[in-house]
Amino acid sequence: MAGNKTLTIIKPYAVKNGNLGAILHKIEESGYRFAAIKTLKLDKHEAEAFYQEHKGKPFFDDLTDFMSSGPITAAILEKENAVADFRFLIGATDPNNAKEGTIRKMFATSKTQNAIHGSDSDESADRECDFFFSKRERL
Ligand code: DGI
Repeated sequence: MAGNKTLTIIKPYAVKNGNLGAILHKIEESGYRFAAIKTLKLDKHEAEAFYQEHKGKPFFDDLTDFMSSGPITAAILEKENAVADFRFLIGATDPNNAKEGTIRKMFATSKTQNAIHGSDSDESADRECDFFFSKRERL
């Protein structure tokens, strides 16, 4: 059965450009409950650890440079069928292919600087929630 939580990251460019509030509002009005949320900055090693599955790919260095370039906001979101529904809400990885009304269509500027992350499976969601949050930080 599909789990009811997913992990999102509002990526550096979106935070820097003052889009954080608008993106959080869009998430909340789409029916997600914030079970945990924090703003922090990853260092390069932490960004590499988070994206370990992409190690060796041509975009890995740009991706981890970008993800460690400024503040991010990470959150655990709860809703029925959270992983799949949230992937639909954020849209395609490349904003040029993202549908109207999706967060990436509205706020992303490129495939690397694509505004937001959403877990791609329940297993990833578990790992990613543990990456950012201790038990006592979850509501
Ligand atoms: O789950 P997604 O974030 O949509 O995509 P993913 O898990 O395949 O890749 C993680 C991030 O890596 C993605 O948000 C942006 C970056 N990325 C993925 N594929 C490419 C890429 N960046 C560039 N420049 N080119 C790619 O082909």
